[in-house]
Amino acid sequence: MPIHRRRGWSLPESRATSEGLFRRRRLLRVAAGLGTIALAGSAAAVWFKHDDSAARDDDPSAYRYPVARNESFGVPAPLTPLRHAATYNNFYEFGHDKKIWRTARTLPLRPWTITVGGLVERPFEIAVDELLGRVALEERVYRHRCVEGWSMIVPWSGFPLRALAEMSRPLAGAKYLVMRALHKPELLRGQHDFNHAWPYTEALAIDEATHELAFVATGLYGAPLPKPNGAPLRLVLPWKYGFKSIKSVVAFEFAESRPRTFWQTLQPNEYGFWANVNPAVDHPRWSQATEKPLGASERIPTRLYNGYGEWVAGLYADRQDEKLFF
Ligand SMILES: Nc1nc2c(c(=O)[nH]1)N[C@H]1C(S)=C(S)[C@@H](COP(=O)(O)O)O[C@H]1N2
Ligand SMILES: [Mo]
Repeated sequence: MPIHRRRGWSLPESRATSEGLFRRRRLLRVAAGLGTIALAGSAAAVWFKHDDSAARDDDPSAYRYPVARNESFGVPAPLTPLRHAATYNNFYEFGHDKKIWRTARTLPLRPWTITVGGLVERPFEIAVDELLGRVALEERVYRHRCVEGWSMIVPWSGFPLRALAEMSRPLAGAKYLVMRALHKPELLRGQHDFNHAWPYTEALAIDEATHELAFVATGLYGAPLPKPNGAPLRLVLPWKYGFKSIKSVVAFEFAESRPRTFWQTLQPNEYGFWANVNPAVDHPRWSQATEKPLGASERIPTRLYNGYGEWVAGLYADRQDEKLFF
């Protein structure tokens, strides 16, 4: 398999870990994987018609959708079909390849409790369904750009991340928001891989976290989030590379300092803390100038801040001494 010749957009994120690690894993997977790769495309189409994790009827929050669209941040086009968005994913809790939609069926949707704490006046714990009743849900169509060079445009439903800060009231010493995803190796198969620092952890500076664009998605295409996209709730940070948009979050913690994130632990020089999209700054091993929209045949140019500069560039004006891009 001429893996070194695959195009940038098809590179699994695992290649962006150390090459040696990747090769060892790949040797183990290659025998089992070769047969299923060819079938995956057609199987995805069949599954999409018949599997209820795509229909999402079993999700107790289904009655809340669809919700009204907020167009203040533009309505980019063309939309990426749901069948692509929900069958080509990065979700390492279920494995290293893009076709995790089948294994992601074991993601437990309820009970699902979220804790919001750390340096706040009012720490709290809340069941996801209660949280959904307390926030104002809206739809936003956002561009999503993965650091690997693929992208999509989809309508997410959810609420601004800053709502969690309003509910918990961060103290003056809180400089970052740290987020952790579900850790349940008995159900999330990928967590048997001890080369990774589970749970998946990400963090934002507090002004990024409370920025109007930072969004918690609880739905996709007018229905609850499909499991492969990080049900029951995940972040969407459209101006940053996709790895910052943590899925299946269980904990939000306001903190004084930056934690070591999942990707930084693995490869600090390839997954910078700020991770803002910039076509002019190459990844150490590939160009970031263009991207491949899922389902499209042509690559398109990538834009600074993924096209969201008019809203977010100001966040970085006083941070020019930091490595904002990589
Ligand atoms: N918990 C968790 N969140 C995650 C990831 C992951 O592996 N685990 N992958 C990230 C990466 S690299 C990307 S590009 C996006 C992909 O989101 P999507 O599959 O819904 O397109 O999720 C991000 N959030
Ligand atoms: Mo990504």
